[in-house]
Amino acid sequence: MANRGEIAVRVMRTCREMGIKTVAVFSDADRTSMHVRYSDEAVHIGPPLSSDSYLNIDKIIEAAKQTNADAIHPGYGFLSENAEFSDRCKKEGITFIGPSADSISQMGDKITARKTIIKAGVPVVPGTMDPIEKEEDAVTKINEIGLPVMIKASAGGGGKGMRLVNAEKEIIPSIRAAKSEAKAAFGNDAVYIEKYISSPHHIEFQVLADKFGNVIHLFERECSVQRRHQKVIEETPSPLMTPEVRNEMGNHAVAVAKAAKYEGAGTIEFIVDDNLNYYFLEMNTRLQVEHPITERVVGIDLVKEQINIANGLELTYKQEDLSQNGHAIECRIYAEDPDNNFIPSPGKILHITEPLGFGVRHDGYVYEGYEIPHYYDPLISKLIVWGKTREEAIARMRRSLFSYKITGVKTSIKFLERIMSVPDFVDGNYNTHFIEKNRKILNQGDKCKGDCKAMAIIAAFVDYEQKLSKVAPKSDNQNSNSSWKLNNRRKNMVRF
Ligand code: MV4
Repeated sequence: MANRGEIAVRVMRTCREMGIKTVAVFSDADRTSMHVRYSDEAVHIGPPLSSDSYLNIDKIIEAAKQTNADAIHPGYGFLSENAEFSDRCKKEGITFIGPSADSISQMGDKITARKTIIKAGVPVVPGTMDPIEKEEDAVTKINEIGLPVMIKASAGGGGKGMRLVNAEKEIIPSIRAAKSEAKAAFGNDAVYIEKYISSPHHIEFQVLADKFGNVIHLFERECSVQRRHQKVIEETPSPLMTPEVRNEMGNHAVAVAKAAKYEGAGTIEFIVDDNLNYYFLEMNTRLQVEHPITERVVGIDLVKEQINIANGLELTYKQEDLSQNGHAIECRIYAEDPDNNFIPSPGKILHITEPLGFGVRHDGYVYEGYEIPHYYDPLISKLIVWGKTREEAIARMRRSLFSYKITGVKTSIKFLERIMSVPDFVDGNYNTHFIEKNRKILNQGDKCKGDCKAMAIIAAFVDYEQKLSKVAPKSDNQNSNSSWKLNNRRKNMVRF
C-alpha cells in the first residue's frame, strides 16, 4: 500500500475481506499511524517529507521487493498518477493496481487528452487543439472564440496553471503568466485556449474498465461544492441531472475510457452549464477521495473491482445490471480552522466520538491520542451518509455532523453543518460558485448578526437538535408522555 492515512486503511479493509495480506509503508512522521497498525507488515521508507518517502519510487519498490509483494495500490495523490511509477512496477514484475503508463501520460497531457476525446466523439470545451506558438496567433484565435477565455497549462489540472482572460489587453500578459507558472510547476510551458464556461457545475462519472475492453460507468458524482479547487462536499445523484443527460454523459464517459485504452477505476470530469450542456474537462486516472458515495448508491466496492481487474479478471457487471439506489452525500472533515481562513490545524486528537447509526459510513484513520502530522494533507476523515431521498440524506448528514465530536484540533465540522442548512444547498440549487456566493453566511457562522435568512434557519435547526438531544427533566409524574413534551416534539417533526 503505497500511501498513508484514511485511504491506506480503506484499501487494506477490502484486502482483509478478500484474504489478501497487506504491507504498509511509513515515514518517520507516521510510526504511530493507523495504516501501520492495520497492516499485516510495515516497512519504514524514510524521513517525513513526501519527496523522501511516499513520493520516492525507489524506496517503495524496495519495500515491495523486500516483502515479496505481488501488487501495489497507490491510493490517491502521491504516486497514483505517476506514469513512471506505473511503468517501473511493470518492469519490476509487480502488478500496479491502476492504468498503464501510456493511459496516465495520455490523460495527464491536456492537449493530447483533448485530441483523443474529440476523436471519440465526446464534447470538449471549444478552444485550440495545439499549444500556443505565437502570441499574435493567440490573439486572433481568442477573437474568433470570443472573450472571456481561459488559458490553461497542458501539463496542469486541478486548477493549477490556469488564467481567466476577460479583456483583450489581458491576453498577452495572461499567456506569459500561465506559461511561466506552468514551466515552474510542471517543467513544461505548453498552454492552450478554452472558451470560459461561466458558473459551471463540476460533474464527474466513475468508470471501471477491465483488460478485455469491457467498460462500464457507475453514474455521476456532483462535486460543485468546492473551495479553491478543493472539494468540500460531494453527492450522488446530482440534483441537476436528468435521466436522458445522465445516460448520454455515461456513454460518453465510457467512450473516453475506451479511447484511452483504460484499465481499472477512473473518473471522467465534465463541466456542465445551467442548460445541461456538458464538456469533457479532464480524466483522473486513479481512485478518488469521493469514491464511497458511488459505492453506497451503486452497491459496488470499487477497490475490490480494482484488485480483480489488476489480477486479470473480467468485469462481472454489465451496464444494464447497474442502477442508482437512493442518495449519498460525503463531507470531507479536515483538521483546519474554518473561522481563520481554513489554516491547517495539525496536532493531537484529545477526544473523538465518531458518528454511528443507520446509513452512516465513516472512513477515517485517527484515534484518541494520535497526533496529526503537519507534513501531509490534513484530511481527518470522510463522513458518508445514505438516504432513500436527498432530503433524508441531508437530515442524516446533519445528525451525523451534530454527533461528531473532536477536540484537540480545529475541524471543518461546524462549517459543514452550516452548509447543510444553507437554502441553496438544501434546494440543490448550486454550482462551483456556491461557497463564494454564500460566503457571508458560511464564514461568519455564530458571529453573523445580520438579518440573514439562512442564519435563522441554522438557529432554528440548532434549537431543534438541542430539543432532541436534551435529557428529559426528572418528573414526579411517571407518565413521560406528558402533553407539553409531545406538542413540542410534533412541532419539529419532519416527514420524509
Ligand atoms: C474551466 C472553467 C470554466 N471554463 N474551464 C478548474 C479546475 C480545472 N480542473 C478546470 N477548472 C475550470 N475550468 C473553462 N473553459 C472553470 C473551472 C473551474 C472549476 C471547475 C471545476 C470545479 C471547480 C471549479 C472552480 C473554479 C473554476
